[in-house]
Amino acid sequence: MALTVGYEVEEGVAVLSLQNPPVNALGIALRRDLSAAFETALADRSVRVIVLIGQGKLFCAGGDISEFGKPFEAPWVPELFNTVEQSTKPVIAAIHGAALGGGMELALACHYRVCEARARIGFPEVSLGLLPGAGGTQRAPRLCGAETALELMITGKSVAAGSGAARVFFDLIVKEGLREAAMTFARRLVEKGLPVRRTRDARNGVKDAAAYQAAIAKWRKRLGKGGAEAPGEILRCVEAAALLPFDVGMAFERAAFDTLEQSETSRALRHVFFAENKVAKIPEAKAGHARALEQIGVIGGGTRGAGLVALSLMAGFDVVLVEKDAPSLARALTRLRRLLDRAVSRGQLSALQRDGIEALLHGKTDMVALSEADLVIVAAGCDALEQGQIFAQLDAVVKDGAVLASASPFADIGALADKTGCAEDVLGLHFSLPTQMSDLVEVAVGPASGADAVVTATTFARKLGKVPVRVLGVPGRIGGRLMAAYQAAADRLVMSGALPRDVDRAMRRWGMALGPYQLADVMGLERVLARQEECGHGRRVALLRALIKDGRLGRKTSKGWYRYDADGGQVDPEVAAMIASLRGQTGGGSVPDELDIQRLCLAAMVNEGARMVEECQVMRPGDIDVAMIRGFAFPRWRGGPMQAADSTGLLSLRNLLRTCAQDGDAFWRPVNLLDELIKNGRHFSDLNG
Ligand code: T1G
Repeated sequence: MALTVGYEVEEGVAVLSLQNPPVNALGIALRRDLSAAFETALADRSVRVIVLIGQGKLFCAGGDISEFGKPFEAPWVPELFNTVEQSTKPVIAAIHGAALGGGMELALACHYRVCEARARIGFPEVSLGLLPGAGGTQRAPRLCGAETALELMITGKSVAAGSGAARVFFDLIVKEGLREAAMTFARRLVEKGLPVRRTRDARNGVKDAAAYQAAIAKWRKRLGKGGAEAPGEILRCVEAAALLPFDVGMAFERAAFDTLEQSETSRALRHVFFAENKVAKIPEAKAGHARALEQIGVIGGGTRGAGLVALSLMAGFDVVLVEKDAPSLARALTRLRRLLDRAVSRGQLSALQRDGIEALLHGKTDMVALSEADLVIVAAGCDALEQGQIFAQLDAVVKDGAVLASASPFADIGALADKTGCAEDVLGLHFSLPTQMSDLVEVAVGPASGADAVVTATTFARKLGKVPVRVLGVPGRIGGRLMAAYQAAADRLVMSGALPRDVDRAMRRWGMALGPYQLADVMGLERVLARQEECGHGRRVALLRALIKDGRLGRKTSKGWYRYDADGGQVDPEVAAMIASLRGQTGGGSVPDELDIQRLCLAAMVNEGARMVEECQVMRPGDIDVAMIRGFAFPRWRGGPMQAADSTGLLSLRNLLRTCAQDGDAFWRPVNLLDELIKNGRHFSDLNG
């Protein structure tokens, strides 16, 4: 097997280059090779200085995340980095591209650091539910103080090495010519008599004890009580760095790291890291080529359409917005202007940029204006028949190779494609709402959708800063179907004795941003009813229909599942009475407790997700997790519904479903895939490839 660390000696300088593509992750092979290369350099009498440099696009992306959750193989990073630091020959880190997590900790264990100004440095471990576990919490504060260390480690954000607070880590910052600069720096060290300078002995960052403690206090207050575990552990380790001798601080950090590494939260967040990388691996990516994308056409300037136009303009596209008539176009342009003004007020756009991009917009009332569009998105909120007519008209005006997309989550892509002569260029692009805030775009692939069209659509979504997730063009897509199942579970719990506020509270305490009934009131009850019906829950919405019949449409009518006044949502006794009367007719059950509520809501989503996996409507269960996290506010630290099912236990969820299915409602029957996985002792994560 090829070595993962290159070794060459030039005029007394040993250059150790990290060669573990694609990101020089500190996997076992690299750790062993680095340890061996160090031994060689230390034993080689001709070597006076050691330079560590990364090969490829960056210096080092840190620990190999795929190794976590398994027994660590020696040498483990903290020990390896201690070897580096204890070197009797000066060690220089030469950083380009990025030094993240363990990669930055490796640099901190070196005696000197030279870097490219634009290199990104940071400690993203917190986004994996971890902390910098290779000396970062002990070495970094010694150089940069508590404030900078905590800012970097608790936010997990990377910064440019040449920027503000990060400069303190570096002895030399260069625009280019990193390797030469590092070699020159090494030669100067030889001239200066080779001083080693161990970060463990640095005091700069900790000498102002008052400032240090003030930063600790500030962040402790900011973190408050409860919340994720990792930030609190980071704070305690950085605090320890000023109070404990280095090696004791390292042991403190190690214990905290090991606890976090074994946590369900970190397991879930590591799963999401890989799932978000894998979601881009679609069959079309190999075969397809993205077509040119300059002009985007949007039909319909309602909430979704106007949102799409704003996003496309902000991404620099030329946009043609087509509405059915002049008054509708005027309303759409007003809606759009409001969105752009909001973007300016949020600092996403300057006023100058807003004025500039409005020049890229062409508002029209005739589809002929779309003859030069590269991609046309039909966002008019009409039914399947009208959408079909629009696609047939579009087919007559657009140029060859234009991609035609329906923004409706319920559109049958195959049926729409049949209305055109270019089925291979027809697909769905569902932007979950609110388009400005949500990251998700469901790319719905029809039976004839071609690879070029799919790759062009995913490229467009990424250019808007979104995360595209591929799904077969089935009504509801991923989000619609799982949220409909979630609502069906909530309604079942309410019919069996819980109140909407109980379900909402239980699901918020489980991690959902909003409970299903609060969310329904935000969405509008008619839209929820439409989704439930489109996703096959028409016979499970008696309560919802009763509320709508009573004029309760949600927040927009100041009453829905809750009543809304100046103080926000209040429990409404009239709703409780409506529920009681409906229960009376159907007969309630034992009042479900918080755990029952949480488990049934999860079981319903997971069973629907498993159905989609079983029917190959998605590539892998992880795609469902990414879609629900990025588009439907599913808690990231739970890893998504399919990952949460693995950690909750498939057997208990399946048995709960079986109990529900005893009432004869097939929706609750566990899908075969669940039985298969349980029978073979497997998990959804085993299907993520
Ligand atoms: N471990 C394992 N695989 C990794 C990896 C890592 N650290 N980083 C990237 N990959 C894989 C990734 O899955 C993908 O695989 C390929 O490399 C290219 O990545 C002890 C505990 C560096 C900014 O959190 O943020 O250090 O899909 O597509 O867009 O304290 O990758 O090709 O099969 O993302 O150019 C902390 C995570 C680890 C950094 C490059 N480090 N990586 O982005 O490429 S914990 C991180 C990134 C740690 C120590 C602790 C990004 C990147 P595949 P990519 P990119």
